[in-house]
Amino acid sequence: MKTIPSDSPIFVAGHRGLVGSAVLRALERQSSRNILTATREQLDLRDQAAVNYWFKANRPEYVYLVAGTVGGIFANSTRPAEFIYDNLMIHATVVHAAHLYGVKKLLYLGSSCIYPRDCRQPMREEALLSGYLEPSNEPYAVAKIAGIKLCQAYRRQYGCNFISAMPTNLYGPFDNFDLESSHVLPALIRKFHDARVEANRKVTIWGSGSPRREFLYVDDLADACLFLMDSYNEENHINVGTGQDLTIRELAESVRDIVYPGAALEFDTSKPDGTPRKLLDLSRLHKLGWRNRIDLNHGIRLTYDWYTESLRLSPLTPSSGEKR
Ligand code: GFB
Repeated sequence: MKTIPSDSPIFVAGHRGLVGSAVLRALERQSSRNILTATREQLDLRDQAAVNYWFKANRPEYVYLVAGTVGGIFANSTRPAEFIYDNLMIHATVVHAAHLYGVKKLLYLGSSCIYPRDCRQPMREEALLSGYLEPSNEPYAVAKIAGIKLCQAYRRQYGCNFISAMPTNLYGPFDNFDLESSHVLPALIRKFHDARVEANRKVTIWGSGSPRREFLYVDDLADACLFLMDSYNEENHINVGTGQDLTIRELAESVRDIVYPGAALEFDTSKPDGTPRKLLDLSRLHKLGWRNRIDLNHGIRLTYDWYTESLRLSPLTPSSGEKR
């Protein structure tokens, strides 16, 4: 089903990142003919005047707000100011400009870290603000919660059709593979790949290996975003995931089996584990009729293929940076 006309102007904010590039691919598959983008050099999304000017000049009718500063557990704990400031500003400027310039619909993308650290599993949408957040990513989570509240407030006061989706941990092409700032899945792909190239059998995994996480391939997420843009019009945010989780140890074993089957795992328990478990409740999304298609092993293979190809094309810059 597709209700948005193919020539409607659609702005993908953050089109160079993991999610934005997947949304672009999905829109192109859907034959959207009027996709608007702006690089960071062309438009600083943290600058309200610049964002207003851009909206006035380009008049998008639909907006995918998938831009932001993102990163893994280490980046979140060492650069909290950037994570809260950049994300708060980007959410506020884009939502406000979308209201000022009459955007018909906006989809805002949050994160599953908005839920309390010790949330009952699987995590239902209603659990938002029901307990304390995980300290290692609290500033980022607060900015992500503010994004949901912005969409709700502009809907209540001005009648804007702004919706929010909360994805689980994501991975795929154009992810950030930098070992200090990346999330766990690209970090593991890189670690096992480097170990294979260097014929080093030992690969170090951060933490105890016992935290549980749920991973969604980014093209599945993009498909869900287009589906929700077409069919979801509620004030409440909606979870997007696979409904399946595994331990970090199991994840590392899966990546090892694909990238470097001879490797041995070693756990560095001086590194933090973060949230013990993050599994989303998907009842709301499943009721609407959406389910993911790409299973984890297939998704890891696709991502590893993309990574090795990007290394071949550009050996010195395998990472796309860490802006979403
Ligand atoms: O993906 P990740 O950095 O983020 O880490 P979170 C997930 C788990 O993998 C943690 C472990 O228990 C890490 O200790 N891990 C093992 C590793 N080896 C590695 C490694 O080499 N690199 C990394 N990065 N982790 C993030 C939040 O939490 O999730 C963000 O910080 C955001 O705010 C994102 O919400 C989705 O899942 O713990």
